[in-house]
Amino acid sequence: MLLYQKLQEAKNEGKKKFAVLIDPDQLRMNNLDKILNLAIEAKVDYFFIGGSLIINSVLDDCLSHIAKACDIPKILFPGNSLQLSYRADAILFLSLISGRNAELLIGRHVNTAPYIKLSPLEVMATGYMLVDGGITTTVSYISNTTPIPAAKDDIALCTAMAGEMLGLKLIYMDAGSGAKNPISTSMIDSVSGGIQIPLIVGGGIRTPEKAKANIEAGADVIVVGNAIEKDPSIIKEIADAIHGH
Ligand code: 1GP
Repeated sequence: MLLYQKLQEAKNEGKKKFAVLIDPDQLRMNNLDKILNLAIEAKVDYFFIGGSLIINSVLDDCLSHIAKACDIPKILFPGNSLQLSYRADAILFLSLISGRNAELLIGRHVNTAPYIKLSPLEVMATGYMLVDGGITTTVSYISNTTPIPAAKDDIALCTAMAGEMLGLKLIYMDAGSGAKNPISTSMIDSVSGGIQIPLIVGGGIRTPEKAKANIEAGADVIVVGNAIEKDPSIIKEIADAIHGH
């Protein structure tokens, strides 16, 4: 069964998922084995693999390394169109619907479509929504887009609804990696109430309490990167908060 179908089934059954974000640049690779072991133990559901500045050889190595260690699905979360690898299981085919940069709405997709079409990767059409997290994150700088203001729940809701009506299969609301302020539960609640497709939430989530609050507000998948790189031991607590819901 496709990963997407499984995720939809989980959503229907009220089961929540935990994705650990791995940014495979050199510095962060140091922690990889430790993170892998803890993730396996904690029954993490997905690895999201991506970053704004990574290079391909490192990406391939990282994916092979994970594949040797476990069968947790590896989903590409590409920071740019060069970050593609057949060694992953699926790809979040991202359209940056919170922004008005045509290249990131449809342009890069045209360039990568032939490659992805031929690849064995499962393609997950994802409406990616950047929300202001209190600092300029790499993604807002690199994408040259303005994030949705943190208090504008209605803009987030309408953006997600439009994405769903356009046929996108997932909505990913992101305050950006290392965000000072993660997305509010009130915005998550508004958006999750207005769409049927699974909702992924990430950016600046550092505690099991915040992960749990997001789940209770309607998030289906919680993504954590930075906090785990800083202290991999929190994986278990966050996984328990999400799965124990
Ligand atoms: C970023 O949503 C992810 O795109 C995760 O963010 O690294 O802040 O956990 P953090």
